[in-house]
Amino acid sequence: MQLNIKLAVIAAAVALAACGKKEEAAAPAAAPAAAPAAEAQVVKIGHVGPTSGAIAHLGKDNENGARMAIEELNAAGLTLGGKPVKFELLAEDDAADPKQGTAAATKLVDAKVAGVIGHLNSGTTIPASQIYNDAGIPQISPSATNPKYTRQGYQGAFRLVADDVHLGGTLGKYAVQTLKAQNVAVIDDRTAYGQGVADEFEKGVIAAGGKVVGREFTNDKATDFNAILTTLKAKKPDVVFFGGMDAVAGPMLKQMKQLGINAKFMGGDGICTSELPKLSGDGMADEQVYCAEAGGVEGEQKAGMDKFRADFKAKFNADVQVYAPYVYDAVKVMANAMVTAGSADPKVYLPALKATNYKGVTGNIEFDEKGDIKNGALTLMTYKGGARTTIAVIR
Ligand code: ABU
Repeated sequence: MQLNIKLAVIAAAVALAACGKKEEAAAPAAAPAAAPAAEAQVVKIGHVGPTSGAIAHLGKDNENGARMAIEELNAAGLTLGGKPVKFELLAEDDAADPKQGTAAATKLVDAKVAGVIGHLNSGTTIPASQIYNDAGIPQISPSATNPKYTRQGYQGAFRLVADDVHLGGTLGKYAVQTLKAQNVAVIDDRTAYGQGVADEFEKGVIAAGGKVVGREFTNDKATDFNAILTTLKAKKPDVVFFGGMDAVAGPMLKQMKQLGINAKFMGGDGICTSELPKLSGDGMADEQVYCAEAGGVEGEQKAGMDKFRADFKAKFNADVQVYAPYVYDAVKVMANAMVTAGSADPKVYLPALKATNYKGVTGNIEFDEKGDIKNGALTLMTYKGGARTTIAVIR
């Protein structure tokens, strides 16, 4: 039963109970003593993202999405198997580092969480998924896009966004067909996400008839790109694609301008953040950057997303970076499966999680047999006036 339907049933039951009490109050006999309130069972849900390091702003964005969902669930007065439930968030920092990611996963398993939302990066999500799988704990990543995550045969691994095949391939075709790029240069940060999305971008460019004139790489902590940008400048690219995150993309874009490279700058969801204009310098990103979020809503569903963004800003005094709404939905989807199953025992609620059919702020959520979102969307974006601006939602 979907959470909002369940809440309606609970509300109806409460209303009925209230009506009954009114009639009892009118009767002359003394009212029976109220039964003591049942003690709430505590269900721990883990969240992991990089809340320290260069992309801490993205980790905090994700964690805030989880906090918002947990607060709403606890305010709703839900029950599991007839007993009141209180959800508790156990938030861990993996600093976007694979070793810290597996340490955080082990800590959450030891703490006996009922499920995990995260991690943010593919490079941490994939190694951590083995630990959750071995422990029988379901995991929903709201943002890891490397396809491998859901292709390991793990029954409890779910992803709420489109993967890099969809993301990189679509951006590659967009570069050639819409931006009319003929010569494309590609840089990646050698992470599971950055290298993977860059490879898929290359395939998309070539399939659409474009030419990859140069491929260079850096790492996810680099700040100086003069050598690789100078090499690529000589190849006269129309587009430079970067597979990596915004903390590297910002300074890279600034140095591209300083070197007089006026090519369009493209990237996947890792650069498609509210922070990018600040990281690259005021005005640098405007209408030169093209990127895509690995999800999106349109039509009547947009109002729900707009409301989420406004509520998030009011609560945290910060704009959504990219994936806070997906984290929020991931927590609700996991709790919904527990409520439907009447249990937070992973063995009991996993079938309900697999059978999810949930209307979230990020759209309609159902999973395919691998655990990937069905009918995943992409939102193509550019920047205007220093803010993310949607070009189109595509499937
Ligand atoms: N999808 C971009 C950021 C997360 C990742 O590493 O996949």
